[in-house]
Amino acid sequence: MKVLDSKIMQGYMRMANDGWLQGWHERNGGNLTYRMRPEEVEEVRDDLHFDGEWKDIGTSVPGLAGEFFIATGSGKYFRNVESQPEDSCCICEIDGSGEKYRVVWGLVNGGRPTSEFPSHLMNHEVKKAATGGRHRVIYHCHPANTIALTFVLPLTDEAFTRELWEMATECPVVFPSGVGVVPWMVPGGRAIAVATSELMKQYDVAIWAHHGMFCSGEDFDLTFGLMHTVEKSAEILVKVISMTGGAKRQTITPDDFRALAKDFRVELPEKFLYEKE
Ligand code: 2HA
Ligand code: ZN
Repeated sequence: MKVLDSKIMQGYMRMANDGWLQGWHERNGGNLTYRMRPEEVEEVRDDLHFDGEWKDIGTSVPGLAGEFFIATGSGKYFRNVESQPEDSCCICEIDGSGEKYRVVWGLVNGGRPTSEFPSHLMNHEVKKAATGGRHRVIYHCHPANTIALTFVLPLTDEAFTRELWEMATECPVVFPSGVGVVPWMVPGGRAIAVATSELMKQYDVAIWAHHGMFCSGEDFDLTFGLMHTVEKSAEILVKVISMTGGAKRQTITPDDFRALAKDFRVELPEKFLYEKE
């Protein structure tokens, strides 16, 4: 089968375009990677070429040896993924040591996978281990409301998780483990990859101060839905702060969250249910 005819590539392109339509991907902002199932690779194997040069990943991900990833290209635009997928995206194979990759499909006009490839792969490695292989999608974008909050809230997991949870009742059910926050760091390098993958051991969401957000999930629906839920909650908080300066007349209380956790059978870490002055 042709890569472009496969259900998984069509799902990938749809998610990329959905992110573009949300306004989360100005210019070449953001990146999306998917860890393919062995049967998805087999289905399109005849359309792959294995003559490309092995290149250094820039970090070591032995837990991903031999895996195949669909990835956006460095400098490529989400806006073009649906109309020019073979130029905008690629499939990459990881070698047996987890230190090198080669492009086996796509990027027909040259280029390399996303500048955040090391971050994505380190996060995939952590999430693959933490979820017994269930998580397959890592998604990074630049959603305006979440970024705006990184200029206003303290850059702590506790502050962001609690404020976002309070903005919509579904939030603690959608991201019960909370969100992690990475202080401002140079993008694309190993340091931000290490900091993010450290947070991803406990969270499915990491917010990069003054930059954007990283989400991990099992499939395209769950991962896009997670990003969408966090960003919508951030939008509500931006409106509340804009209207009131941050003073809430009423909100969801720690005991309300505990009651919700019981009925919806989720565990909410007590560190997020602190008493506020
Ligand atoms: O341009 O978003 O973080 C891709 C990015 C870098
Ligand atoms: Zn970015």
